[in-house]
Amino acid sequence: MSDIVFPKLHFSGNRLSGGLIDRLARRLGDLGDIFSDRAAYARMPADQVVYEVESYFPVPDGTEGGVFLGITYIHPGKVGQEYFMTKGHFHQIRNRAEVYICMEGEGMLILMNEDHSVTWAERMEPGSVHYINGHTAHRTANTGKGVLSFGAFWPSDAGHDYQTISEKGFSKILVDINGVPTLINKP
Ligand code: PAN
Ligand code: ZN
Repeated sequence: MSDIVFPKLHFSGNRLSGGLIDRLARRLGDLGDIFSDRAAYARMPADQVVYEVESYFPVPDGTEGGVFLGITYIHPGKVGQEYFMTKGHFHQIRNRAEVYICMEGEGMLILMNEDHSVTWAERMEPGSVHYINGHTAHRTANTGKGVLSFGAFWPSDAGHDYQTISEKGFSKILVDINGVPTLINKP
């Protein structure tokens, strides 16, 4: 199979093109269980886009040995004091790692260990590179005034376990306290 020629992609700064690109948008209405302030969430429009992802899947999902890539764009905003963020997940095959590279904006990469006992965060700014070890849940939050964009690269057999996060969440949430992004225990 080594003779297959894959297209060369092009990233313009806000758009990935050149191959078969999968595009998705996650709206507030799709993210019902991730934000802590239920009353603030209920007041916001369900069709408001929180983030978009452009992905390139060169091999079928589940293929061992391939690599997938995705560009995530998180819009600025908050639900109550909690910043707009991604759903977050563990990889289905827990030991599969990932690399993120921040391109634009300001944010935080929120990480949690496998038994949910420790949650921590790394600051994202243009050029920051983040190695996400296997067995570590990951989500990103936009703490800035503009779009936060970052590239992600992960093994094509990793899979995504959203269920665990949807049921239990992360053990800490990232909120704005007097203008400072702060991790606090989940209320
Ligand atoms: C990323 C994420 C992307 C969107 O490409 O999938 O940022 O976040 P959710 O998948 O949690 O909605 C990645 O970590 N891929 O493995
Ligand atoms: Zn991932």
